[in-house]
Amino acid sequence: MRLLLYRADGNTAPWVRDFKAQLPALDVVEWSSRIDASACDYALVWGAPPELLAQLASVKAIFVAGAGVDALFKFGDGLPDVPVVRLGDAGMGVQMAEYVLHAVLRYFRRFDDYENQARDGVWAPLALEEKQAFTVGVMGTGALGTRVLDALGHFGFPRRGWSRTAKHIDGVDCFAGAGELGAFLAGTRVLVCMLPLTPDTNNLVDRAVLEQLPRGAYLINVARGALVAEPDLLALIRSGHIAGATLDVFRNEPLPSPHPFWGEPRISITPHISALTVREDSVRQIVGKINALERGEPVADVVDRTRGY
Ligand code: OXD
Repeated sequence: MRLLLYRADGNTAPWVRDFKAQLPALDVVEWSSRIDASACDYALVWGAPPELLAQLASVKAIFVAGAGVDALFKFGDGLPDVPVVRLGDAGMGVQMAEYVLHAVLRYFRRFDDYENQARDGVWAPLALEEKQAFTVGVMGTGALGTRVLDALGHFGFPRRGWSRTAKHIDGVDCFAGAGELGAFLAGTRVLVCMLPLTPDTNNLVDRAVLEQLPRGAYLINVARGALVAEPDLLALIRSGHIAGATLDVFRNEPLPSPHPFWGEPRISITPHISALTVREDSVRQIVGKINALERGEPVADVVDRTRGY
C-alpha cells in the first residue's frame, strides 16, 4: 500500500518516520516529478499545487493535514472527484480552546488596561465587567467550535453559537442561518470566528455584520483571514465601535509588512498558531482511517463537496 506525501513547507521527514512507526506496511513516498502518483493508494497533502492534485484521480482518498480544506477546494474542478478527508480534532481542539479562552479572559479581566497602567506606574483597580453581559458568540459550531464553547462554559460565560443549519448544544443559545444572524450578533460581546472558508463565508464578517455587534465588542478570528473584511474591521476599531481584535489568521499570510494591522495597538496578532497540527496524533488518526477504508468501513471527517467543508 502506498501513500503519497506532500507538504508545502517541505517538512516531510518526521511524517515519514511516524508513518513507518505506526503502519510499517505503508510505503510513504514524497511527491516529485519522478513519482507516478497514479500508482499510489492514498495521498496526504498540505498546500498542494494544482499539478499534483490533477494526478490524484485514482487514489482512494486524499487526506488533508489540517482542519481547513479551502486551500484544496479553491481549485474547483481541478480537484479530482475522490473522497477528501480532513483531520478531526487530532489535538487541535484543546489548543483552540486555550487560545480563545486566553483572549476572552484578557478582555474580560481587562489585562490590556492593567498592562498600560503598569507601564505608567499606575496602581488602580478597575471596575469588573459584568459577566452576564459578557456573552461570547462562536460563529461555526463544528467539532472545534463546540470544544471552544465547552471550555468557555467552565468559566460561566453566557454562550451562543451561530451555524448554517440549526443545532442544539446544551447550555448554548443556538442561532442558524442568515435570518438569525442579526439576533445572534446583537447579543454578542465577543465574536469568535471559527467558520470554514467557502464562497459563502468569504468576507462574511464585514462592516454590516460588525456594526450589528454592540459598541465595545471584541473580535477573535482563529479560522481564516478571508472571513473578515480587513478594511472594515480597521475602520470600526478606529471609530471605537469594536474595542479590540485578536487575530491569528489573515487574508494574506504571512501578514505583509507594511500592513495597517501591525501598527494598531488594539489588534493583537499571532502567526496562525492557534491550533498547530500535532503530527503524532494526526498520523495515528490517518492510519486508523486508512485501516478502516481498507476494511471497507466508513470514516469520519469526509468533506461534503457541496458545502465545501
Ligand atoms: C488548519 C490550519 O486548517 O492549520 O488545520 O489552519
